[in-house]
Amino acid sequence: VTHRAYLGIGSNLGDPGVNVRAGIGALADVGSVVAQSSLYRTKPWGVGDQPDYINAVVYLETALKPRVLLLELKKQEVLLGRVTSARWAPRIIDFDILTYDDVRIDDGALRIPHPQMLLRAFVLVPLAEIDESYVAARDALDPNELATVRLDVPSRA
Ligand code: PH2
Ligand code: MG
Ligand code: MG
Repeated sequence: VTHRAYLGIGSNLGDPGVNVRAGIGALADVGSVVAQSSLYRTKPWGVGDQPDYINAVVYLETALKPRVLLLELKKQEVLLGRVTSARWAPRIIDFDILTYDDVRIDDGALRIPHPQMLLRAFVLVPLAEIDESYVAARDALDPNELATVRLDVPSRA
């Protein structure tokens, strides 16, 4: 059976744009990336002094059940070089399950839908780009929050 998940992807160490693109590539081992947003440069949310992030959202079709998907994403994070695991620490790559079919899960290890996704411009701006059903949620954000996110235009040095 094929399941439909939205994943948030973020990086704020090394070359975050390169890392996010590599992260999207690595998802081929987890499912099929059916749609992907642009890359956005975003101010760190909920944390103090750390580098800006590059964020994106992808729409993934996968045969994996939610907890297996979570474990596979953690494995791919390590394969991509992630060494920090502390909550909200700067990281090479972070995959977050935003939604999975219409599933609701809330146990110690996994919460779906992601509990803070509707508060975060770095999630809703890319998500609304690929799924118009989130446009209203994006447009309901405080303008100051929306202003923390801007399209990343890769420099062609
Ligand atoms: N991820 C966090 C904490 N804060 N801020 C931005 N802009 N982007 C993120 O991906 C992000 C964050 C925890 O995973
Ligand atoms: Mg995260
Ligand atoms: Mg995470």
